[in-house]
Amino acid sequence: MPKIIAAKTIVTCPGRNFVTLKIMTDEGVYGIGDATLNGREPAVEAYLSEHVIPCLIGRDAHQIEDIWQYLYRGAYWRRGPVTMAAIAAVDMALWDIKGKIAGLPVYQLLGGACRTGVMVYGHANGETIEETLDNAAHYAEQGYKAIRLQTGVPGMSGTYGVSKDKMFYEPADSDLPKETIWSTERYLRSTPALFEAARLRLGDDLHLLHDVHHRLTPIEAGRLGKDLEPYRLFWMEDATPAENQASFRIIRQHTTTPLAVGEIFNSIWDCKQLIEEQLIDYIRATAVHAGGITHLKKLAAFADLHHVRTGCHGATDLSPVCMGAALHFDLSIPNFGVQEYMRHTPETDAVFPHAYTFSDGMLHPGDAPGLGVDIDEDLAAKYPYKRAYLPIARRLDGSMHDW
Ligand code: GCO
Ligand code: MG
Repeated sequence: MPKIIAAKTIVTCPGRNFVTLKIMTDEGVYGIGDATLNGREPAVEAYLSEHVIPCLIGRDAHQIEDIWQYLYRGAYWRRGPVTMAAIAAVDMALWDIKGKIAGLPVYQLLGGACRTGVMVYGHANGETIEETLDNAAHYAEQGYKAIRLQTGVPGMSGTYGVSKDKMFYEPADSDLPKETIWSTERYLRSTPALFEAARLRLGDDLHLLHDVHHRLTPIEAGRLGKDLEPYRLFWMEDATPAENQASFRIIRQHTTTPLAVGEIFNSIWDCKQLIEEQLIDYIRATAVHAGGITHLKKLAAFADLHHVRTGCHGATDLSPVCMGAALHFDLSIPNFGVQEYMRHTPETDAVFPHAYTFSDGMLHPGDAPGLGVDIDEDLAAKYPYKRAYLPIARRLDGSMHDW
């Protein structure tokens, strides 16, 4: 058995912060896992160093399921983003080790490929509809088959999802939370016009997506979904905060626009009702924030019984290690929907050399043994941690809104 003899965390900031766990075995094989939690990176780092790593030493690295159960059931305080990101990092690193020892890419260990590649969606955005659509046309030229559209709301600066740099958008960009303003009325008025113009300019073949980022009440979301129906969206994402899962019943009653939710979910318990009652169409949970490949497999199998497909979160605040893990998972499950692909900067890609490749609108994890992603520790050490926060949103009267 490959015995775990050491493990450590590596925190690096090649443009944004990433936390990586590295697990070493007595056979000389190591594995890596992503533990990045945007804006809370040192909390996961401490959870791993203080509470998880000491419990791993001496264990059989092949016992992935048992180690998952040990870390989840064995801790009295379950779930939550910090705990589940730490468990996820261990899980990914152990799949990486198993693949390297077997000489197989992880997707082969998960049952083999169900498709030739993983359809991804890119982010097109701009201050105006025209700018957004110019940017979308640029994605279409690069072969993308699915594109998320976000545009500035007239009269509001700093709209969610609208960035200055078109390819490398980083939402966590200030030392303390930056304040943005929000008006539901203006947003509801301006958004349908974006999709009307998009269908006229881009045609019917592209999949179009939109992220509401938890900004609406259920009935407002029902109304937006209805207004967007003529433009046949692939999905409307995070229409309302999902702590109260039953609130999605209201959205469902009013619209046939497909619904996606779950990039901030940590476990199957965050979406049990959403899935069981078929209140959503796509579940956005991904490896790093939902307990790793092991837990995501169960979640996807449960979702498959209820006609819910996957659409893993893939923003820049998930490291290339998580992207690698997500791609092996996406390739191997029957109910895959789409994978988000927000490109990392060249600095980040240099710190995390990887085997996954993009072509014709699809990503492929590659056939390197394990996850096919590594970390250059010397280069990582050149980019020390820098505190960075996501913004917050206030309504026009100054009260807090959901980010
Ligand atoms: C998405 C997300 C991101 C998040 C970011 C916050 O759909 O890609 O909403 O842009 O805001 O991951 O941590
Ligand atoms: Mg989102």
